[in-house]
Amino acid sequence: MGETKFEEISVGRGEDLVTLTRWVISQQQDAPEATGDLTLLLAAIQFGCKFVASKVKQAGLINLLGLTGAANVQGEEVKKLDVLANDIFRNALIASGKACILISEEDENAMVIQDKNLRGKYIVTFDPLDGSSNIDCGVSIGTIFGIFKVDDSENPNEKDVLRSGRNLISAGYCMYGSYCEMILSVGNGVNGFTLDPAIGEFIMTHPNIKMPSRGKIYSVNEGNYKHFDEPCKKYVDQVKQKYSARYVGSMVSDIHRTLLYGGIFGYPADAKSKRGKLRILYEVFPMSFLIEQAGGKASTGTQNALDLIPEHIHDRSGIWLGSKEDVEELESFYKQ
Ligand code: AHM
Ligand code: MG
Repeated sequence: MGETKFEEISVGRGEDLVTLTRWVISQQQDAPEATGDLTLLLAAIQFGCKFVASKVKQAGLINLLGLTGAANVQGEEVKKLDVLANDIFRNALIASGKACILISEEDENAMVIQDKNLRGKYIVTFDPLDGSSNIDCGVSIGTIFGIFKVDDSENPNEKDVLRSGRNLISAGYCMYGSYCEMILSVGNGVNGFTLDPAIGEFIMTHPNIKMPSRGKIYSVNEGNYKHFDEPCKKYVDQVKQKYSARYVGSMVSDIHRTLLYGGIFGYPADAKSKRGKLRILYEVFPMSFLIEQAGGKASTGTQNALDLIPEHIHDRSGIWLGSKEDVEELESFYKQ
């Protein structure tokens, strides 16, 4: 006895591979008031993304492509993968014990977790599989999520869910593309983590993403040009003189490119879609939060998108997201 020698060791942060789990835990350790609840909630989201990534890869082989035959609350055709992804996230979030209300593109109502033992303090808004029109042809799709806190998890109510985007505490997306990438912000910048399929872990590959203040790409569905209002038409007319066009038609992919390369993405309100197409709580807000956190700008054309307050959980808005100077240039057309 008494022969054991002790020697101190430490792990230098950032000196070796940083997994998403490790990074989230380090954020918790840096916040003295943190309880670890958000860490567990993000672990559930991370699990959901890995699960969906795996199913997306296998979809053509295991009869997961195509329609269910049903329509969702918004009258859109529902794909089999939409339903599966919704179930995966719903189950993972409930099991985490840290969520209180779930608001999904696929569910008509805000879902309150019934079992009080499993009810936490967070509201998660999500589009389980965004880019539905691209699922069956193998083009990149993704999951988008935003996280709010409820005031009183015993008595959640409407004012908890119909709040401005300024109340978001975290947001992110996972892109299922040529590589699978999770982009996450907890309100102090944006980081990107690439899934290493060999070990099943997201590894930090894009630390502290900062957008260029101007880009060279515009991204808008010009098939809708005839419906655009005059300022929007004029902006598109002039931006196409100087920029390249890129439009995937999956918001996650179009935003991922915009985040990394700069430029501008827009889905404006127009004569056909009077309030735009993209939904405020689980498309517009999370992406606006990420873009702002990366130094870019989010605008409806006339106001900051994070200042919107939805009147209904599935409300939509026109949206422009991108490099700060590009979005300001677009806004200048609405001021004229
Ligand atoms: P979805 O949630 O039903 O997939 O719809 C949202 C998608 C976005 O990913 C994308 O930006 C937009 O719809 C594309 O719409 P369009 O096909 O009209 O260009
Ligand atoms: Mg969507």
